Amino acid sequence: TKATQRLDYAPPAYWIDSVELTFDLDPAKTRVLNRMRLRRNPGVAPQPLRLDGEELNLARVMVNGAGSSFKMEGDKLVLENLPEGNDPFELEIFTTCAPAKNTQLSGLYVSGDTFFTQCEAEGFRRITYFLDRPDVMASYQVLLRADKAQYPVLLSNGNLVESGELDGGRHFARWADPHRKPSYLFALVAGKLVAREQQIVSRAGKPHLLQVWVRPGDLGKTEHAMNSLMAAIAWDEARFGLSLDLERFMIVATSDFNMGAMENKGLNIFNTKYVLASEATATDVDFANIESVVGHEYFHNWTGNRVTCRDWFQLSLKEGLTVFRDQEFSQDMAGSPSARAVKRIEDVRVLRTAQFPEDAGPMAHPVRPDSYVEINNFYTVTIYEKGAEVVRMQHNLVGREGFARGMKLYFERHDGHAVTCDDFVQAMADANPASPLALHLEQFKRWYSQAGTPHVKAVGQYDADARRYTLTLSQSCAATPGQPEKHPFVIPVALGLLGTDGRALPLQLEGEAAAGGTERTVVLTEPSMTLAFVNVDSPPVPSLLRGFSAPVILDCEYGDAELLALLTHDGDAFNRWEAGQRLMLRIAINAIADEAVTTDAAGQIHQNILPAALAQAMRDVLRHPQLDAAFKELVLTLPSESYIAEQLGVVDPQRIHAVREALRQQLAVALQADWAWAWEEHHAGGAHRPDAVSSGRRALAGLALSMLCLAARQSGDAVWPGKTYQRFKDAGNMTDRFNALSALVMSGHELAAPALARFHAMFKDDALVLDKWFALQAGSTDRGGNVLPAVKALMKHPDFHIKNPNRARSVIFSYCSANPGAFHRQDAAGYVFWADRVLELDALNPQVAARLARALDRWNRLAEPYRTAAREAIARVAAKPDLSNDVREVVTRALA
Ligand code: HT7
Ligand code: ZN
Repeated sequence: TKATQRLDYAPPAYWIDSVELTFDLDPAKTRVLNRMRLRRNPGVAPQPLRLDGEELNLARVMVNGAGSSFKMEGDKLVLENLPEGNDPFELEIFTTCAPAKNTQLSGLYVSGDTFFTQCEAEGFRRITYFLDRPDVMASYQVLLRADKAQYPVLLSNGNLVESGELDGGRHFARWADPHRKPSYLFALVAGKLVAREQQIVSRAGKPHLLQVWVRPGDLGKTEHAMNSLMAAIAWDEARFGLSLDLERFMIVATSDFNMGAMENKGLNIFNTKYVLASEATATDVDFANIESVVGHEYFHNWTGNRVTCRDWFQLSLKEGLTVFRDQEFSQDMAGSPSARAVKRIEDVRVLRTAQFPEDAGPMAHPVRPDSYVEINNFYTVTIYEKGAEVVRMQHNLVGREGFARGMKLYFERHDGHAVTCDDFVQAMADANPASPLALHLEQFKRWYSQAGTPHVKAVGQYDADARRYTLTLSQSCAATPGQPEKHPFVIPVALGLLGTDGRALPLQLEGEAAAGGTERTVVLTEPSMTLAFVNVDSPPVPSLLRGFSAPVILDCEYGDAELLALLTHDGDAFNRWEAGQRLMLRIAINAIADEAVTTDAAGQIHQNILPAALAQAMRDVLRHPQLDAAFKELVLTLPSESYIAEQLGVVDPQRIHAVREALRQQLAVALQADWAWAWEEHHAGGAHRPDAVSSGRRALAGLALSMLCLAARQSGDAVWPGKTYQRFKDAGNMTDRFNALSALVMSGHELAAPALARFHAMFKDDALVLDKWFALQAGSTDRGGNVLPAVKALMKHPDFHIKNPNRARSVIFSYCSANPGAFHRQDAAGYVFWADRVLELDALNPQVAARLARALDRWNRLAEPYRTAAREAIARVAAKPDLSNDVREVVTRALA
């Protein structure tokens, strides 16, 4: 299949002004009548109309009321003899499709007994023939007809205009969307659903109806989603002056969904995972995710829907910006500076453990890609998370007020249009003409066009006689596929200097009359720059890239004492955490390389690899009287196996796993009394509230419990596992219950089995909780290769359904993508399992299969025997002749 190239963009030859869709909904055969009003685009040379379509049965085509000739070019419906001139004409197309057979979950499909749609990116063409591209924006009217008993609720975008009864037990509803939109924002839902409703009045004094639609039994779990929606609406008004532009805003939950949620105009469709929550069934992480995803989809109403993308290469225009907005929303909701820092650290952790590897692997692509085979493969952490970092850098370069001005100008210029990433940056720069962004605009745009993670090397030198400290910052970026050479980026580096006593030093650069503040942001635009700080009394410790001011890898040769100083004193919470991570990473990497550190037959390390000084530093953090629990939990969590792997040239996943497990075990034992203290201090019950402070306390108590179970594993002591089991049974909320269960499972304690059985019995009717049950087992610590057989057994469990993406992810992805110590086996059985599942899923749902296919992206860096075995497994998948484009693109790139 041919790749689509960004530079081949051409405006559409026709515009579609309005669409009238009539659906006769039937799972086996749904009839779709599509009446469009089109006109030629006068700016484009006359040519036939080529409409996109996929898996449709075409029954009739009429132009201006008369039957019309047509031909097919592959999947495309081609009309050659259309009226000449620029006058509008009517095109009527009648097709049928089979929603019940749609296992891809793209287009119109059935979940449970309910109809749903998913049209982004190119699903609308699976519903009717259309110009299925985001720059074609039309007005939609939708008539839904269906059996009333089976489908009592009929929803589509916009306002309900009319509804009523039809013959034969059927009924209808007519919806009209007051806003023009691209086809990817079309949606319909039909089924037995109930709604939590809320009337609100906006700041502008306008009334709005908010609804969260779910299956009847789930109504009690919708309060948090509704609260999150109301908070998101208020936040967008307060922070950006953006109001809800609809009388009615609906969220509908489905348990069969390829992604998290979808921002269809006025009718958001959500994975149940990001809607349903009660303290008994959802963890604090679930509550936080719901707030952020509800916010994200709501914020798309302006950034994505009112201003949309000209083409799919511009996807980050809406996704990067909207992730930035949801991150800011969650930070603002978290409240205290410390809670904001915790959210920032969590976001950066995602970027570094998922996006950095992507940027260094075969699927590396710029934030604005240049080509794709299957657009669904480009809903990536680069487009979303790196895209958000690129927006964040703009925010930091123009300031908070400047950013708000830029947003205002962006909407003044582009409201109602389909535009590009360049248009966004241009508006930001034009609204802030004196900013460093405007000054370096063309160079800044390289963040959109160049893939790869830049390295920034920092070298400091102190001259005691001159009381001068020079800091040299140099940037470089490795080649990525198709981009052998990189040009320098614009890199904002927020920095400060710490004195020997840990105090923040006033900063005075050579040539400045006086010191000004203790923190500033320097902008690195050249390959290298040197800063000279004067009036520095003693060798300082530089605190660089504060708050993670740019998505780069900072190479700075800190000594242990310097890192300990930063961990103890840095005024920037992000860098305080970062110093702790660097200390632990250093120990892990040294142990991995040290041949004297050996493993026994069960793959365990018995030598002590945790230095006493590091254990003490961690103890000091844990016992610190002022630090928040949530922050402590982050500092005391070791860098993940995949983050450790990223630091190494050649990756032996078993070695990394053994070293990390040994470090964890030793941290558990060395701090045993402190963990017990932390548990006693933080586990207290009381009413469950999902706010940042109480969830931070629960997180730290959970970590303490898991460490105490690990320590007990070594000592054979039964007290803490017993207490943990008790906690598991008595917990008043899912966070505490699941933390206790995880502590037992991850430490391999014999109480894990009865706890798992009990958990299943308690929650056998709650699909989202069962997903956790499956995921915990598939992601559990490998002991002598026990996880793969357990995963295979889980796939035979009566509750396992491979067609359901949440369930497939909870078992297959938790094993292949999130459990490297268990997946990378010397006998290659993990890879064989992976290849089988990719092929099995590809026949059902190519989007999900292609995501799984990415699990072996980084095969090329694996040590032997893993490398050869992984390559063979990928080659076996690639050899299948009838692979989907989705999987074909991933495995072809991997093998290139
Ligand atoms: N904009 C939405 C993307 C999405 C999607 C893309 C491809 C296939 C299925 C999908 N479901 C949702 C989600 C978002 O970023 O808000
Ligand atoms: Zn989005």
